[in-house]
Amino acid sequence: MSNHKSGFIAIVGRPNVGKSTLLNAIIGEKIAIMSPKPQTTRNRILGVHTKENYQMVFVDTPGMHKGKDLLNKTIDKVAVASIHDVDVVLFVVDTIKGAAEEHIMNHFKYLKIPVFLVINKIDELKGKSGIDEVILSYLGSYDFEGVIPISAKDKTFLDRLEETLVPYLEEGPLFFPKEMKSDQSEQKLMSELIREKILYHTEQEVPHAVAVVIESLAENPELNTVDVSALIIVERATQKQILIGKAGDKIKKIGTEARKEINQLLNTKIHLTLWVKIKKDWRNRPNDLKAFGYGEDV
Ligand SMILES: Nc1nc2c(ncn2[C@@H]2O[C@H](COP(=O)(O)OP(=O)(O)OP(=O)(O)O)[C@@H](O)[C@H]2O)c(=O)[nH]1
Ligand SMILES: [Mg+2]
Repeated sequence: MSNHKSGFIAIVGRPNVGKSTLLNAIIGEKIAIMSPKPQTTRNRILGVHTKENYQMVFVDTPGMHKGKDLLNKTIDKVAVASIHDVDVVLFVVDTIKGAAEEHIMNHFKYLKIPVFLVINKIDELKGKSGIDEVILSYLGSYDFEGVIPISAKDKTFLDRLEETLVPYLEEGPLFFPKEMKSDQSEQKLMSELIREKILYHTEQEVPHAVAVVIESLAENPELNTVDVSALIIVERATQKQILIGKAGDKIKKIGTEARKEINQLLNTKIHLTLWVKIKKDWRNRPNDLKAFGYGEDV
């Protein structure tokens, strides 16, 4: 007789509220990149959390927003679609409620799935009264199943969040092998880590105009390394210049930081070569979006 439980839990919210930080904190591994820039996540990322009696499959999504270009419209669709095929939705907000939150709550209107309001970044608030103020600002906005204040960064109240979710799982088998943490391939994670370093080292429109694809991976038995060649795509020559930097200093820094983290995360010594290529207006070209790995789930 088995009473094993399992279920899918979507993590949605506006860009930058800490959805990917929450996912990583629950899984206990960095499977999704994080950054202070909005629109960091561009794909749906599954995080598998397996305990003795249950398996929770978390679905990290791109921040919901009104995109202007085809890339952003595509990734917004990914996020919106994700709330329909799950058992529970976590609506992650931070300490400031804005128009974006109102817009997102419109998507919950006809949803039959329970939605929890998860208030993240409570480490930025002064005690319980600060939390109460945020809760009050959502009063009457939507019939939430419950409110869960957390700090993903400090891992505060994550155990409480998990306990709250257990009753919403259905009796059922493992969806994924218990050792599995994520559906991201190593190759995808590598390209994402490179993009994360770019997000940290560039400003304004550059971070959003970048895509990264791994061009080749080859084991080098002599040096016991893996040679990785990655292509960074930008839209304009000026962006390429910025990315490369004076005498190549910026691209070098990005490469060094990405390599270090990939070495550590994948436990493989890699030798990384980065190439920058201009692809005009790629964010509005369906074929380019597909080639660079966006929107395949829509
Ligand atoms: N103070 C504080 N900062 C946090 C917390 N959680 C996340 N952050 C920060 O918020 C920023 C955004 O985090 P992400 O996890 O990338 O946010 P996201 O919601 O996944 O963003 P998108 O992928 O763009 O939708 C980062 O700088 C995080 O370090 C938290 O609990 N407290
Ligand atoms: Mg994210």
